[in-house]
Amino acid sequence: MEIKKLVKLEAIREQDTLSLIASENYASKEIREVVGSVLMNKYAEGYPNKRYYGGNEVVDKIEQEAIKAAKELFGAEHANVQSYSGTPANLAVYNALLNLGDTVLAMGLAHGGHLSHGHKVSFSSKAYKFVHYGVNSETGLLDYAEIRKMARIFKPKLIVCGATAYSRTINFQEFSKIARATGAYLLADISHIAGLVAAGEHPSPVKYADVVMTTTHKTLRGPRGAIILCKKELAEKIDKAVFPGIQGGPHINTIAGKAICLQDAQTTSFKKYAKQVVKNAKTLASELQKSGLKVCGGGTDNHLLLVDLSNLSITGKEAEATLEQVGIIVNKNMIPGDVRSPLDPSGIRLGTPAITTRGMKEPEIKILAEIIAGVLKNPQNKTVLLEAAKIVKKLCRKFPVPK
Ligand code: DSN
Repeated sequence: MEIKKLVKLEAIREQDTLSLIASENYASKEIREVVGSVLMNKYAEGYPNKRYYGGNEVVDKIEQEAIKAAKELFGAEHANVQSYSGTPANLAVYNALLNLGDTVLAMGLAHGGHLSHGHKVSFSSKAYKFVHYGVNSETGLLDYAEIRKMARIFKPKLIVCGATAYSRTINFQEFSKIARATGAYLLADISHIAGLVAAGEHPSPVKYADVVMTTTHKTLRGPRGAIILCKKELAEKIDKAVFPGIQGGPHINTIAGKAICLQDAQTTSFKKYAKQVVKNAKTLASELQKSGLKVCGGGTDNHLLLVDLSNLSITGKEAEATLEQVGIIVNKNMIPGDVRSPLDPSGIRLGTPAITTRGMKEPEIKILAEIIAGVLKNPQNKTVLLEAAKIVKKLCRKFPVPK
């Protein structure tokens, strides 16, 4: 089929379904336009005013705008805006701070970490010796005393904090104390919560961590990509580790999209949006709990929640497929201590960034929670599924995706 037709079909799919995937969002038309612009034609290896090819008078200004906006938004001393995405950004940070074989302490994937935090299938685990902490099995929360103990035993050169599936506030100050006490660098991977950090809805790690990285397409609502923030003294190391360390020519088109998203995130309307993302997630968690569903960690402080399905007769994979049948898109997810496999785990992860961009607030979230609980409890009941699909359709029409 023609690619253009497939793009149209994807636009229809996005309009006709509700994305509760915690890492997805809708980039604005302005961002999509610059990412698809002539800027993709230009090679610009190097950094502004220090490039390897000619013809950079325009793209230098674009990269400088993105750097300025990143520093302003997060109050950082230095920003590198060239990372292609989250995993390359993490690899670049490791490349800057570590020697091959060094020890790193990070959150395990099954407890909410990320593949690039040293999972066995990731290159990061081949290059460095990762040791993993998790959440406390009773509370589902980060256990800072346990992390400190592990740091003392394993003496990592780097501690990574930040997660893809942790719904509670991360205490960056505590992580920093542990890192300082054990002589480790601290990297905060705020890919999921960056939009909330930018808007003051989650404490910022910038003054506590040596390096902070984030993707730009999740709660930040920008183009797919990443940025790295650090203290001035690490600036040269980080820049060299990104280019020429692990990347070639920067994607200037994406950097232009990042600049717009980082500028947009400084506006009052973005701050209102981020506040609503959290309110919506809290409402979703409490409504699901009222319906008897188990929410890991007891609730949420951010944009996401993990539902533990082990008390229902449905697995994560089945839940993902059944919800998709009614137009609700989620992802199956391991829950802490999961006895099932990542391909069919015991949980699902739900997030509110995308539906909040569509304009949904607490009343709609309550409707959505009722549908989700109904579907998860009655996955075989055709009447329940048909009714749920009808309501989702109405919500999709009433809250269109941004043009
Ligand atoms: N795939 C992203 C997420 O869903 O959290 C992380 O890379």
